[in-house]
Amino acid sequence: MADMIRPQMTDEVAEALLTGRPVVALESTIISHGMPWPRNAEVAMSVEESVREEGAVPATIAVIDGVCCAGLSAAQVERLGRDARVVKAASRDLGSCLVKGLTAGTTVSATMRIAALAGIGVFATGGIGGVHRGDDLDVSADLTELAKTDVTVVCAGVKSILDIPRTIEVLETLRVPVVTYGADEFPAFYTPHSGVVAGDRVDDPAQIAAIRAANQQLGLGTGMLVANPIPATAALEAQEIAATIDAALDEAKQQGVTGKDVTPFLLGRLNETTDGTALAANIALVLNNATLAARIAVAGAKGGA
Ligand code: PSU
Ligand code: MN
Repeated sequence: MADMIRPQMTDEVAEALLTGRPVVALESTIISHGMPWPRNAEVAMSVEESVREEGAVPATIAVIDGVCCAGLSAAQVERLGRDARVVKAASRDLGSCLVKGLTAGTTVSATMRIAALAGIGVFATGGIGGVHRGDDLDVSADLTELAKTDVTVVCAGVKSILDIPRTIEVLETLRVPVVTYGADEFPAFYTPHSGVVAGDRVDDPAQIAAIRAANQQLGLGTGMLVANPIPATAALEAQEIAATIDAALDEAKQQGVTGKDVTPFLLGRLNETTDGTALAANIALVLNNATLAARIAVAGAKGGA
């Protein structure tokens, strides 16, 4: 069992961690349940490239045949992207995946857990889960993991498939530091604007690394959320995407989609109904987040944090 739990690393990741070089964790539910094949696998490889261009080492995280992995081969990425038997694992699902020998795309919560076990402190994704709209108490475990695990997560805010103000309130309650990068407003994934001014504006990746180090010394014990707005050139028109999201939410309700299937269902419908524009925006913001995460990791490695 101990061997299953110690993340298996590629030589590149293991060596970087051993020598104190910057490493950026990447999640894999975005590959298995967030984007269609074959774009998902292509994007996963481009995201790794964006991290390398900044001088950091990418570690894509997943569970492969019951083993936690930090750093994947191209063949493993392909399997996550095209094999329909791949499950979606949040942190609470990991134990069962290990025991049953399953292969899983890891959500933000599960990726944070494995990153922490591997000793990786910075993580890039597209959007995190949060508080869903409506009153059914669907709140992503991403928020509870952020409250417990010291990994800095770079995202493009949260999609308005979620209730953005409530998500921000829960993060505050859970005392998770929220930094908005280069903006006052918390971003809404496809657009830089959510209408919510929240978070602590920081304009310099090195300062984000320094804040992380300060929080560690304070013994805060939480992760940190960095909200990085989508580049203006890639942003979607707010009203148009809002209508598409409302339609997808209606469909989910009509079809009785519940539990862990809700987010993948909504992401799939958005990608299908927007003729590729939502997918293109999603790809642009993930690459942008990978670059920022790598800059934070590089600054952190220099500062010894
Ligand atoms: N939001 C996105 N893209 C994603 C996800 C969320 O815009 O790929 C994925 C992430 O892996 C996130 C997970 O951690 O969905 C949250 O799932 P849930 O809402 O079931 O907690
Ligand atoms: Mn949920």
